[in-house]
Amino acid sequence: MKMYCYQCQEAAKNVACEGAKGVCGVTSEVINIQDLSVHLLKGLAIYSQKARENGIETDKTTAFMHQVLFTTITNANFTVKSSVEQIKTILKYRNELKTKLADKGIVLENLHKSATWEGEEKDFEAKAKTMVGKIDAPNEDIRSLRALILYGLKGLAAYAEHAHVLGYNQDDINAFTEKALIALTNDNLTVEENIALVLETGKFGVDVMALLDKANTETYGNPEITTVKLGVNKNPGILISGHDLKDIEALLKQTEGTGVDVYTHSEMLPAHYYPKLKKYKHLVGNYGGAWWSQKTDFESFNGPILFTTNCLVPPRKDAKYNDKVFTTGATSLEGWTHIADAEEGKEKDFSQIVELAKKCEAPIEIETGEIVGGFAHNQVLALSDKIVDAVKSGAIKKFFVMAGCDGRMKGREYYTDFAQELPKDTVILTAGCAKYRYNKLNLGDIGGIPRVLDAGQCNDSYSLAVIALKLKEVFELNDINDLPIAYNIAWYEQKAVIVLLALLHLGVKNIKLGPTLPAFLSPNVAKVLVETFGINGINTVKEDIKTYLG
Ligand code: SF4
Ligand code: SF3
Repeated sequence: MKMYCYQCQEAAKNVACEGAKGVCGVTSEVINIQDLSVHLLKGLAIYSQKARENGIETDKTTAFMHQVLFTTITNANFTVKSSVEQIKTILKYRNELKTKLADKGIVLENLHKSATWEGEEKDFEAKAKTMVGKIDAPNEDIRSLRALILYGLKGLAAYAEHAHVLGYNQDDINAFTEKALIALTNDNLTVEENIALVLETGKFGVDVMALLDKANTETYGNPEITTVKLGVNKNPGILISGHDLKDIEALLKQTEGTGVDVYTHSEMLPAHYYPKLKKYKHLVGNYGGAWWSQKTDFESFNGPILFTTNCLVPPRKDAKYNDKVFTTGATSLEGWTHIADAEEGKEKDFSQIVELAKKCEAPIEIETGEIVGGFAHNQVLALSDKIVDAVKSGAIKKFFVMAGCDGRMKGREYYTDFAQELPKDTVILTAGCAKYRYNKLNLGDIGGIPRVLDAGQCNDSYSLAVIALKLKEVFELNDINDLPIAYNIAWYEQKAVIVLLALLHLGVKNIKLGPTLPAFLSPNVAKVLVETFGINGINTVKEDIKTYLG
C-alpha cells in the first residue's frame, strides 16, 4: 500500500485507491503529504479552540484551516509543494498560539499527537509516509463516521473560503471547524455522538451555503434568468473554470477593452447569471462540458485556461494546451503556472494570461445554440405564483432535485436517460456540474417554465432548499417530505458530501445517491443512513422512475 484514499466516488473498485497513483491521477506522495497536513490541522484546531475560548484572535487561523482543507479536495491540488508550504504555516501558527496562550498562563498538556509533532521541511516527506493507511479510528464504524465528518468538512471549508475571499466570515462556522477537527482525534466519542456530529456538520453545511449565498448575491446581485451562448466569437479568448466568482470578476476587469473574450467552463457557467458579472459584454459564453471533458475541450479552445478551483484533470504529456494553463487559489499542478494570491486590498494579477491570450487564435467552435439558467431562489420565488398555479392545476406533477456532481464514469449516462425518460409534467431542479448530463437536451417547458431549472453551482443547492422550504410554507405542509419533490443526487467529490449532509439536516428523506454509494460507508453506517433517512442507491432508470411516480 502506497496510499489509502477513498474520499471520492472514483475510489478504485469502490473500495480505495492504494497504489502509486489514484484513479483521479493524484500521486501517493501528494495524497500522503495532504494527509499529513490534515493530521496536523487537528493539532492546530486544539490550540485554536483554546485560544478562541480565551479571547485570542483566531480568524486568521480558521481561514487558513479552510484553505488547507480545500486544498485536499479531490482534483484541486496535484503538488507536494503546496502542502509543504501549508504544513510550515500550520506549525508556525500553532507556535504563535502556544506563545499567546502561555502569555496568559495557559499551557496545554497531554495533547493528541497531531498537536505535538515538531519537524522541519526536511522531515515532512518521511513523516508523510507514516500517514499511509486508513483514517485513524477505534473501529470500522467510527472510521466511517469520521470519514463522513472529515469529507463534509472539506466541502464546508471550500464554501467558507469562497465566502471569506468576498469578506464574509461567521464565527460559529469557524468554531465548528475546530470542534469537528478535534472530534476526529477523540476516541472516547461513541457511535451515537459521532452520528450527532455528522448531522451537526450538515447543519453547518446549510449555514455555510447560506453565508456564501449572501456573499455572492450581496456582491454580484441576485442571479437572474439568463441565456448563455454555446458557440464562439472571432476574438481570442480565455477560458475560466472552477467556482471562484471573485477571480472571474478580476479577470473580466483585467480583460475589458483588450480585445480578449472570456468564456466559462464547467462550474463557472453560473457566473453568467449574476448582474454584476453579466454586465461585461466580453463575457461571451460557455465553452465545453463538465470538468471531465477538459482534455478534449481545452485542445480546441486555443487560448489560455484559468483554474480557480477543482476539478483539474492531469493532462496528457503532449496536450496542446499544456503551456497555456494557469491555476490559482487552492489549485495547482506541476508544470502549470500558478497565480499567487493578491496582497490585502489588491486584485490578483492576471496580466500574463491576458498577454498570452492576445497571441492566441480564437477558439474553435465545438457546438452552437444556447442554454438558459439563473433559477436561484430569488428568481424562482419571483415566479412562485406561476409555479404554484402549475402545481395546483396539475400541469407540474413533480419536481426532481438532480443536483451534485458530474464525472467520467460510464454509469453516469443514467442521469441523461433519467432526465429524458421523466414524464413531460415534471421539472428538474439542478445545481452543480451534474447538470451537464441533461442541460443541453431540449426538454421543453411547462407553460413557459423550463423543465430544467439551473440554480447555479453546487453550493447553490442551498437555493433549492430555500425554494423547497418556501413551497412547504405556501402549501401549508408540516413536513418537507410531503412536497411533490424527489431527490436524485449525483455525487463525486467532497462538496457533494456537505450538500448531502445539509439536506439530511433539513429533514429531507429518501434521497437517491449515485452513481455508486460512497466507499467510506461501513455496512453499519450505511444501514443507519438507509433506516433513518431512507438514503438509497440508484437502480435502472425505469425502476427508479416507477418508484418515484408509482
Ligand atoms: Fe482515488 Fe478519489 Fe482519492 Fe483520487 S480522490 S486517490 S480517485 S479516492
Ligand atoms: Fe463539479 Fe468537481 Fe463536484 Fe461543484 S467541479 S460540483 S465535481
